[in-house]
Amino acid sequence: MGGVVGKSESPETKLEAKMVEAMQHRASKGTTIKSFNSIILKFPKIDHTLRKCKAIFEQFDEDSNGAIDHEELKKCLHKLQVCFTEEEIEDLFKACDMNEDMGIKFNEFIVLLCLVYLLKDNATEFEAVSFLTLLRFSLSFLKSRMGVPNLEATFETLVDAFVLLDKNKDGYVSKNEMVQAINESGERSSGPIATKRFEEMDWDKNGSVSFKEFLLAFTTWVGIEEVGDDDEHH
Ligand SMILES: [Ca+2]
Ligand SMILES: [Ca+2]
Ligand SMILES: [Ca+2]
Repeated sequence: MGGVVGKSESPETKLEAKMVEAMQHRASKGTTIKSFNSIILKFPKIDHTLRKCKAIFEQFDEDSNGAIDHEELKKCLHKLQVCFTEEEIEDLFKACDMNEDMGIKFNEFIVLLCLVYLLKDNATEFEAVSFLTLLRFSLSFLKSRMGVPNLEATFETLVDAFVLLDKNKDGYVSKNEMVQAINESGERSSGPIATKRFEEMDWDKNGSVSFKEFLLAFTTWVGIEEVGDDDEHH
């Protein structure tokens, strides 16, 4: 029983700490992306691939109400023969249910998958964390079952994009870093653009952007909404 959701604004969850560490590790290898503009050019392709994750999402969302609740996440993981502890499921759920409405929407689900992707890269350092290994398993299982072939390449692009922005490699993007990135793109009026982009990303308005926040903003930028509209169906 969860009960109290609590106002835990602290990014000091175990999962968040691991994300930062994984991102720093990844950043040490550099990025293949040259500029923020080149990220924007990739939007259509990224959008296309991410939308294919819908089939995976629908597998999890058993009652088709557009959100994965705690029970559905648990059941699906169980079906995949992935045994998470209550605490592990709770961590994962909380990390991705960003608006705390007790359901993981499609855009939040994409964040979930990409976080798993990043963490798996760094898995050797977290061998003790069994659930990541299991998640990696379930991700590759889902991928082969649902056929989203460019998924890993797309996630890699997203990680690369974040690495590009996080100049000082502390695992977060600051407003200055965003200004710098837009400046480097040779954009006129880079200041206002950077500010706008930054505000779109800084979900909890604490002045820095985590990878999770970046991903969520990204789903909006490429046009993936929170689902709900039936006319999107086909
Ligand atoms: Ca549901
Ligand atoms: Ca930074
Ligand atoms: Ca933030």
